[in-house]
Amino acid sequence: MSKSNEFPEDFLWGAATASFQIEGATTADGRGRSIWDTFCDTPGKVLGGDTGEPADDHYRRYAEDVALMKRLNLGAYRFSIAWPRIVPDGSGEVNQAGLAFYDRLVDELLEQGIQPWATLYHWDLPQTLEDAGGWPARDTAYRFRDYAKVVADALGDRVEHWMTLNEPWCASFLGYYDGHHAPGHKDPQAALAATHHLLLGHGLATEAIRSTGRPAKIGMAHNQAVIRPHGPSAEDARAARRADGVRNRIFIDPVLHGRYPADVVEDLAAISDFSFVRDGDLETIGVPIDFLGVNYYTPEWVAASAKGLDPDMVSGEGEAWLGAEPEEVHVSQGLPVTHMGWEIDPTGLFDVLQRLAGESGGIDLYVTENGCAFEDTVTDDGSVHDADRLAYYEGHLRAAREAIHAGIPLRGYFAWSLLDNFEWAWGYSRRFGLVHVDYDTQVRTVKDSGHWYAELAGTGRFPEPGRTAAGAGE
Ligand code: PNW
Repeated sequence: MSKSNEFPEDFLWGAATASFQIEGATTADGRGRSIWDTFCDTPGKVLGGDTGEPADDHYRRYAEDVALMKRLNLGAYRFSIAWPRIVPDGSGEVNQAGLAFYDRLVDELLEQGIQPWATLYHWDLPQTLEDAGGWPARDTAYRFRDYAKVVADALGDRVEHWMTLNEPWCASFLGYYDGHHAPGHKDPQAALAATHHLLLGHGLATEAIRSTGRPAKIGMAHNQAVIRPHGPSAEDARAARRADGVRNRIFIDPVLHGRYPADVVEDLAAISDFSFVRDGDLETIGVPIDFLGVNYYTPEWVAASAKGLDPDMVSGEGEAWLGAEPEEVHVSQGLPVTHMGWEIDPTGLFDVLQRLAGESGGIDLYVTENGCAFEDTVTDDGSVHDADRLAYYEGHLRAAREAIHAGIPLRGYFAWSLLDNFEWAWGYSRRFGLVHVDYDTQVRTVKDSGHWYAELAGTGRFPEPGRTAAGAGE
């Protein structure tokens, strides 16, 4: 194996999950309801009527799962904390029994030598706060700050790495505009106000964690989309600029530079006057952070119009996303796709890291999610074969290594996901795990991709091509 195959000695190897997707136990120990409980109970919202029960029953099986992480040679575990377990009504009384679960989890991780990386908000907003207006209401940002303070006080003696928000674009746009995520609204004004209040919440929570005075590294897990123009025309370039504005720059510019981009404000003028922005908000949102997390799955190609394109390759026609031209469309490039239908292109990972390295002025970058859904082959001897997933990981990790060699400050990588889990509107029908979960028995089985990842994480070198990785990491 050539020396160039090596990752830096201190490169952090991890895997990620989120509370609602794995914990189950949705009524245990005083947990309140979240918008995802309500969404799951609303007919037609989640495939197959799936709910947060039993998920991976991780709430009860966390010790077994930490042992699995150990077998996979993970140096870090990214998990999220369920706000409704900590503050069941969103504000007011703190539920000590809920906090105690994360206490046990963090202690178990540290005992096994695995760094805990905690996300404060991975989409499970307490239902009571949604009833009071949700993220479109400014008050939610302050309640988020209060909750962040409670968690930082309780866990900050052992947790050093924090992510305030996971993918705020999904929380605001999929939740309040496109409606495919909880709370399922279709209101463009609400989505923009939600965007601002999520970002304000990020800034306030960052200040709250720092106010504990304990050592903390704080960042955000952002799904900066890789948006490429479909063709060489000026119209497609313009469509790509607009799409990039509402997907990426409306989030990342305030966080990194303390301002909304002028062209985006102009593109959105017919929808919003941005009057939700108050004096001082942008200073709060732009508070310096310690690292930036990037969640990457697939690039996207946009065209200004479907005219002249193969109709089978075009989606989103006439949807007129916020700020987009009425005719703007997404265009498939005919690349191989995952079980989500997402096109596979590792060059997008390199591109997004390169762009963020340039825009963030050299702060540490982490891939906080990358992975894929495929249908696994479960054999009679109890092994789980997933060659497609293994190839996806290998392609993307080679792109990550290239980024490091190009001088991009990429310090670590978290696979999405440790376990098969509740894939939001797709329920349990889409499997992203390095570890297979049988939802009837809760039996966990490390997949071929998991064995492969364990070897890479353990050695810092790509396993030899063609070799079956089964057995590694035992
Ligand atoms: C991310 N989209 O979600 C989340 O952070 C994870 O919880 C999730 O399981 C993972 O990616 C895989 O989907 C997304 O529609 C959900 O563009 C939907 C979209 C993007 C990301």
